[in-house]
Amino acid sequence: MNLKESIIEKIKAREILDSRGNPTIEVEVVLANGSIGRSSVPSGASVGRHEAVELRDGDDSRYNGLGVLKALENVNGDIASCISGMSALEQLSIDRALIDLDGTANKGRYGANAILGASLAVARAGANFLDVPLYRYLGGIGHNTLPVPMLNILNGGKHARNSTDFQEFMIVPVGVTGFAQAMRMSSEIYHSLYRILSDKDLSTNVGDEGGFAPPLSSNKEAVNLILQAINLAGYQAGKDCFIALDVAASSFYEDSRYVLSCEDVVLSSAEMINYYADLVAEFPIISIEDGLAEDDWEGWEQLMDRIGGGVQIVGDDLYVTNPERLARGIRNNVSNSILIKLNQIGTLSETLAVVHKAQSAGWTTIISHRSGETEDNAIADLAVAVGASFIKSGAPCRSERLAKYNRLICIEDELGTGATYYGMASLFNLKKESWKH
Ligand code: 2PG
Ligand code: MG
Repeated sequence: MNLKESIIEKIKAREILDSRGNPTIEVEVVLANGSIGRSSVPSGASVGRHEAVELRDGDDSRYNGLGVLKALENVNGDIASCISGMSALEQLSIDRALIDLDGTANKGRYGANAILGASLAVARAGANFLDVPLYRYLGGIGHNTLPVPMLNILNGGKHARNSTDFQEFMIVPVGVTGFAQAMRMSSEIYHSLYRILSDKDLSTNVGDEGGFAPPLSSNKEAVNLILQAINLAGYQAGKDCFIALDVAASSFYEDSRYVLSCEDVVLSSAEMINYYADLVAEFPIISIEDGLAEDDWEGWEQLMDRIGGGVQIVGDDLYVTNPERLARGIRNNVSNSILIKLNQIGTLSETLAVVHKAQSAGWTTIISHRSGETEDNAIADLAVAVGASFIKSGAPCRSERLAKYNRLICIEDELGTGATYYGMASLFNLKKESWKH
């Protein structure tokens, strides 16, 4: 193998459509030996205020202003000139060159969508050049553990109108010994939920992430329905399977208050914390993401203090996969887990650095999809490569969600006897005595 052949010869972007039918960018990188790397970029609906910039055209005559032709031109023009001639195996130097080329703190000049598309396509091309799977290329021989999936089977908030205030109600199948078994349990619970909703004459239409989105009058009602579904499928909640929430509280934070419209209550930060303390005392909930708003740092500290010993407190909009915000979180002990989204920060190298920083602090990491997705399954490989405890990719329904889970089933199969499943060990930083069984 001639390493000189790993030089980037061509880079080209195109505008494709995501799972919501909105435009997004796909990037293709071709190396001197003909190896190709292709990557497409997802897009959020509950976008954190501090995320890197997703460049949209704003031209109302196309796709309601959501076109990505500018980002595409940036890839085909300046980004291509910047990294052509570099080796695809030098991921760090390439990402550094892209960050310097952009020159802004939030990738506002070229767009995080343009930059991430290029960064990930380069990684894919590098793996293909060496003829190794992406998880091996990124993680080496030491990483053979499959993450626990967190499956959003009931959608609310910004992902499904007229449903719950909380955005995501997830099942966490920890009590099995393999990833494929975890998917079987999840699919069976998902279909039990379908039956329960049908029997109650509730809607079985699905939201953006493939979970059901019935009109419910409270968040507790959603949790109760899921408990019934776990039971109906023949599993035990609090043992085989736990519940996790992504509240996405920034989306209903108004004038320093949390406005729960479904329940018709308005709560202060302290009252919201009481609400969670009651919820986790009553239900087998082991993880709460974005329980408070993205800049309510004091509230987060109190929430962590109150229930963080036994519950995974996850920052998504709070950290936006950003090293400075993560450093503040670690310093002030405001959570014990971080959600990781590549497009919140905009390059693969920066994402890897944030994962390592969180892991060094003893936190769990959750590699996550976006609500607007594509068939790209790179996050599955990333989760194995970094030894993440969890992956969050929506319900076991809709192919853009299953592309990631099915890829993990394939990796588990490929690893054979070398594979392990994180299972209960994924919750290594929680005290189990306080759990509700
Ligand atoms: C989240 C994500 C993914 P969005 O809040 O965690 O589930 O949603 O992509 O809309 O930000
Ligand atoms: Mg979230």
